[in-house]
Amino acid sequence: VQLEEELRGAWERGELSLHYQPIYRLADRRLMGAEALCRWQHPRLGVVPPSVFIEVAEQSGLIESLGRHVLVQACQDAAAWSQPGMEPPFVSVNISPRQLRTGDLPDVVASALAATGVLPKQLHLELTETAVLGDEVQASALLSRLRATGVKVWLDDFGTGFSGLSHLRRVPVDGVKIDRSFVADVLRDPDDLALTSAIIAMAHSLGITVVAEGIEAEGQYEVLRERGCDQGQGFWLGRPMPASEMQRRFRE
Ligand code: G
Ligand code: G
Ligand code: MN
Ligand code: NA
Repeated sequence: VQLEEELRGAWERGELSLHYQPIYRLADRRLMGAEALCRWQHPRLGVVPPSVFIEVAEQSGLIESLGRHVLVQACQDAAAWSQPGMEPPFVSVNISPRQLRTGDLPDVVASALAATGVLPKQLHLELTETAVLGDEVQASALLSRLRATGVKVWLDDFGTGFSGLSHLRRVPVDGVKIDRSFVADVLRDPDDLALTSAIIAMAHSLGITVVAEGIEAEGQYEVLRERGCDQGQGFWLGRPMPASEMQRRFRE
């Protein structure tokens, strides 16, 4: 309850901000977009990790207003990344299960797009596998509604749920993000390499894009590129950084 009270109004007080982690195309290491990651700098407690406060926001319902602020801010930042004559970069925003369940997500997304003028295809929504697992039929309808507005839907932490590959045929998504636990062992563990390759092949046969997360070494980058993985992110490619730094990277 304590942390919940501290979190209430934290966005308005300027304690919360978005960092961005760059996402590259593996074939030519072109910067394609970035994932928005929320940071909380509390005046007394210091940095509170998102693994802690997102959970608090979920439990308390504060995630609904926090999620709205995050969407608008991310779209605003992404609008500034575009440059004439270039494919506009995308921004990828994490959506927690509760935001998905409240039902007005398509409206929240539409108003963030309208308020910032960012193109719908520049916005990617990252949903966890477990969030869409509960009620496949209802989730599919919602994802279809979202995708009809032109935004892209991604499955985050892919491979950690039990639904796995068969799920992909029934849930309409544009992309999957291979969980970093697989990427971590892709050079050491033949099973993880086989599974990763299978995810890539299956996704591609369904016309779905694949992003690898948690690329921490050049060897991992190379093996994923060889296997045809489309995009990647990770400490080796770039750590999460403040918006101003991200903006500079898009300029270069
Ligand atoms: O940034 P970091 O790797 O510490 O993020 C930890 C977790 O917090 C990740 O699972 C990430 O998806 C989640 N997270 C970060 N920012 C947001 C956000 O704005 N909204 C939601 N729902 N989750 C977020
Ligand atoms: O669950 P989600 O994929 O949204 O989590 C994003 C989190 O992953 C962020 O907290 C980010 O800091 C972290 N992250 C990003 N790249 C790497 C990496 O290369 N290694 C590790 N261990 N974590 C990473
Ligand atoms: Mn994510
Ligand atoms: Na993830």
